[in-house]
Amino acid sequence: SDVKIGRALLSVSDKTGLVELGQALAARGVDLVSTGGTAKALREAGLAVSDISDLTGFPEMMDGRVKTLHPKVHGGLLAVRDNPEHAASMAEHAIGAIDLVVVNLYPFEATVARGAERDDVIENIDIGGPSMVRSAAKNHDYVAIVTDPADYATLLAELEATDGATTLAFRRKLAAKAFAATAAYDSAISQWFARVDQGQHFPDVLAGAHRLVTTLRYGENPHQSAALYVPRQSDVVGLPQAEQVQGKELSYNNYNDANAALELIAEFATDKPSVVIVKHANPCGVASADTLLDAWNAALTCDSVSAFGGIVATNVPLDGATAAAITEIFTEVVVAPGADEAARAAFARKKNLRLLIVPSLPDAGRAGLTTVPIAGGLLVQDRDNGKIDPAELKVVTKRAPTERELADALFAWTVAKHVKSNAIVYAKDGVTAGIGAGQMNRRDSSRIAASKAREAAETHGWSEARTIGSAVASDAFFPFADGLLAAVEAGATCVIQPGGSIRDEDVIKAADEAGLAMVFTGMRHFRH
Ligand code: 93A
Repeated sequence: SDVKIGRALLSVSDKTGLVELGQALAARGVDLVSTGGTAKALREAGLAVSDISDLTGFPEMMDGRVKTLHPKVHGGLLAVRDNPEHAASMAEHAIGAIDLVVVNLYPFEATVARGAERDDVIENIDIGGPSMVRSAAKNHDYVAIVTDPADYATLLAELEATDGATTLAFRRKLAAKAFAATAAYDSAISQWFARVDQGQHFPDVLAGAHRLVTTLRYGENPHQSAALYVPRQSDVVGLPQAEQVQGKELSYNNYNDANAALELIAEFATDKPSVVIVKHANPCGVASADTLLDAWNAALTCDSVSAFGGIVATNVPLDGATAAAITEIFTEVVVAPGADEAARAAFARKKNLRLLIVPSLPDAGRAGLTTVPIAGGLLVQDRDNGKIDPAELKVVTKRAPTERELADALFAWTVAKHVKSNAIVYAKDGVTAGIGAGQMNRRDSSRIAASKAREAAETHGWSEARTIGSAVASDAFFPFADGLLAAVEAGATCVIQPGGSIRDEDVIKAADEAGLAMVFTGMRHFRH
């Protein structure tokens, strides 16, 4: 069952190690036959090689699409040599046996990966190569098939050990590897078709300026198809550039929620460990503290009910203690600019949890565009990168905020920017105490935030809600005093809001009567 190598067919796209292999084979007296580019490379190294077109009697034609697809090739590969009929056919048609095939395929996946145009991708679907690989692998009783340059050395060792022949055991091993290679190759092609077919649902504006990264299982709902694109030209880093250390594939909603968490956490200076917990693209707990573990514990107190199944983002690398604490509640995604060994080990115990490590936090102040499709059009605007300068805040009440109130007001303001309007955020000691999101009037947001704070106090057995003595932020002005009075009722002592209502005087009067300190930012953060 040892087969002496008399003739070898070499046809490789990846020409790594080709010349050395050709030299070693030639030194053993093996006849070399090659396709155009491979033959050229061998000849340039001074080796004698015959052209495949001389063997087939046909030129390589149709841009190389038809080079080796010929009975002289496949007969030489597939013939059962001790079958008299096969032998007779070989003799009749002057088909010579091929004992060794060295093939690697057109770089399909690399072509897709570099964002090539469709025609280019299609041209890189290798047909003749896989055909030879499969023919040779099927007939491994006689033929050795090498598909990986990493195996050249093993092949030469085999020839050295077996006096220029290959053993059946060796050929079987190579055949198995060869079929695995063609299976993977075809699977990459079929996946690409699935992706581009889905990708076609997306508007040209995306297809032109953006590159498809991956299709997603579905969109916000199972009946919606979805995909992730990245701009062709951008140096902004975010989730698409993150390394997924573990966990299930990210869903559309995971991306959307994790991005909300990432965009908010990016607002916090990294000298203060901070944690954001997001649910349905709204924060439900945010805290800054001396340690990341403290920040996590504090953030979780805000609304531990909503935090279940949430998305967590941190502004500093994760440590083991924080990771272990996070895994105590069901968490969908954790995003961080790093995770040490202990943190990774802690997360590894929760197989489904998706851990994403971003190379860095995005710059919250960066310029960019946001788009909203409308029926018959597309709304485009600058992304909201507005940031207030604390020195520019206008104190409008008789009482000015204390240092502590001001710090909490700015913290609440930062969070409110990332909460769906109407947004009301209470904060105390660097922790959100209550968040009211997405209501159609401001008073309701104010009340919801306060009632969540009372609920938290009950859950944790605190004597009072953390809105007592808190600062409260409103993403837009209070059109009436009622929203502000709801905050007074909840125990807030300081208010931060844009100002600018025609009833500002009423609102300021109500604030003064309640002894509040209030500052105007002059900037609004609607997020509808
Ligand atoms: O275009 S093909 O599908 N048609 C063929 O008949 C064929 N024969 C070999 N591609 C074909 N090949 C591939 O060409 C091989 O799989 C290999 O990747 C490449 C080597 O071409 P060259 O020797 O000209 O660089």
